[in-house]
Parts: sequence; C-alpha cells; structure tokens
Amino acid sequence: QQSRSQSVAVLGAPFSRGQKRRGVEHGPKVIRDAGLIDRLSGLDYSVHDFGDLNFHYPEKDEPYMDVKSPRTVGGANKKLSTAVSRAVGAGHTLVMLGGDHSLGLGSAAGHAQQCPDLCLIWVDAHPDLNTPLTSPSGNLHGQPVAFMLKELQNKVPDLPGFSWAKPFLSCRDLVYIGLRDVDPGEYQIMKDLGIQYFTMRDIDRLGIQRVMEVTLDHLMARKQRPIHLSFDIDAFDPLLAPATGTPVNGGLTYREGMYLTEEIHNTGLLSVMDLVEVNPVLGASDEAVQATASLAVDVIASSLGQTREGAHRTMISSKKKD
Ligand code: EXY
Ligand code: MN
Ligand code: MN
Ligand code: MN
Repeated sequence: QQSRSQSVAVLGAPFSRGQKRRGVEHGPKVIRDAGLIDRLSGLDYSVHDFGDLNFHYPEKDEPYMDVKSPRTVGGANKKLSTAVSRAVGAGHTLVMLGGDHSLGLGSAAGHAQQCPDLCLIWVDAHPDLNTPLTSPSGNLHGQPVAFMLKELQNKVPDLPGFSWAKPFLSCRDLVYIGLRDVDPGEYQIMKDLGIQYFTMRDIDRLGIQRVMEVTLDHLMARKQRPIHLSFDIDAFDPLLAPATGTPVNGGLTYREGMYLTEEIHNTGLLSVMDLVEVNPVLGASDEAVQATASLAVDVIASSLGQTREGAHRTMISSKKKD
C-alpha cells in the first residue's frame, strides 16, 4: 500500500525535564548523526528537516504536589503540539525526535488537532500512564498518556502549565506493546478501562505476528484511521538499546522491532511517529551510544517503508505491493 504522504518532516525536540537524567535532550542530534535524513531520502521521500524546537524555561518551577517541573514540561509540550499540528496540516508524515517521553503528550495532542480520529500505538517497556496522584516518581515522562485519555478526565488534577491540554483520546483507540514495568496505579487504570495491551510475556506467548494482527484489528475494527506511533527506545532489550534512562531487561528483539514497524508501515496509515528516550550521556561507551542511535534510525526507516526484502518502491515486482 501507499504511505499516507510522500513527504516526511523531521522535527527535533531536545527536551529532558520530564525526568531527572540530563542528556536525553541530545537525542535528536545523535539520531540525525546516525544518518536519519539520508536513510529517509533513500526511501524516495522528499524529506523536510524542520530542525529542533527551541524550548524556553521558566525561572521558577516549583513542584506541584509531587510532580516535577510542571510549567516547564507543560510549556514545552504546548509548543510541540503547535509545531506538530502545523506539520501534519501541511501534509507531511511527521517524525518527532525526543527528548524524553513526556513529549508524547504534545506530539499526539498536536496530531489530534488535525486528525481527531487518530489511534495511538505506544511501544514501550512502560505504559507512561501514571496520573499525578499515582506517580511513584513525580516524573512527567511516566504520565503523558494519562493526560490524553478522556476516561481519566476526573482523575487528573489541573497542573500549572497544562491548562491547554484537553484529553482527546478514547481508551479504545490505544494499544500498548512491549510492557514489562507497570506500576500498581497504572495496572489498575489499564484493567478498569479495559485498555488493550501486550506485555513481553504476551509477545512470548503469541508471537509478534499475532500481536500486530490483534493490535491492528482492534484499532481499525470500526474504520481505518491515522496512526500515531509513539516509540520509546527502551521497548528494546537493553542489550540492543543501552543508552536510555530507564532500561528494563527482557525487551523486544531487533527482529520483533522490525516486524512491528513493518506491519505499521504496511497499513499505509502512519501519520506521526515519535522516537524518544535515546540518551547518549548514559551509554557506557561510544559504541553503546552508536548502537542505540542506529537502532533508532532503523526503527524510523522501517516504520516508513524500509523492508528486509529489498527496494520494493523502485522495482517492478510480481508480488503484491508491500
Ligand atoms: N513508571 C515509572 C514512573 O512513572 O516514574 C517509570 C517511568 C519511566 C518512563 C519511561 C519513559 O518510559
Ligand atoms: Mn516511555
Ligand atoms: Mn519507557
Ligand atoms: Mn511501501
């Protein structure tokens, strides 16, 4: 199938205040340096690099309850949502490079402004579904999905910096893949709302092929809709993606990651993707950082149509397209 747009925009969001380890703000640079733009150009897209957003930081940003840096994180996400909305409105398929995963909120919110019927595939070791009240850490990168869900509206208090963020997603339109570190409050919400999720154990049982089939059937059951893919690099096993802030053993293999993203490309419905939580400061060596960044490039390229069976875009083939 055709992808939604032949034009891909890349937007960097060098932001790290949704958690406490500095360095993840350098994610956009290391992912670009690993060859992202050339790889996408090689897939026959016209690639528009929008550069990096410039965030501004309020002088004082006291915690609200236990939540850290609410005004800073809220403001950055507001800015990101405007930029994402503009890029999608201009007809690009957008790749957002984080930065920490608190940015998933601004990215998906901006996407939803243009595509209110979007669905969300959150690939992560963590569901990032804590509310400010259930969060064990106060870190906003563990909470973005809670701000999105309409069904959680009365469980999420008004945070300073977040008045712009109105819930836009129904829990039916969300699927998690790769979970293996779920807090008690998050588990409760997933169960109460009946959210569709696949832990690593589910992937062990079902295989990634079945997981993707059920995921896409679930999301497209009523109609085809644009996909927002929010990909946290910590979904991968830490052996493959060591340069990240909250690694958890037992993650996706390289082949599971490629299959997952190939299936998303094959829908022809990918509209925005986030690639977040690459932190070059946390790699134990330069090789570890390079491996993580180049994995990020592979994930993005595969989501946008790079295949393991060759250059199907430019060759006449007797096989059905894709
Ligand atoms: N669940 C933990 C918390 O809320 O603090 C850890 C969150 C890590 C989030 C990373 C980005 O996916
Ligand atoms: Mn995450
Ligand atoms: Mn994570
Ligand atoms: Mn294709």
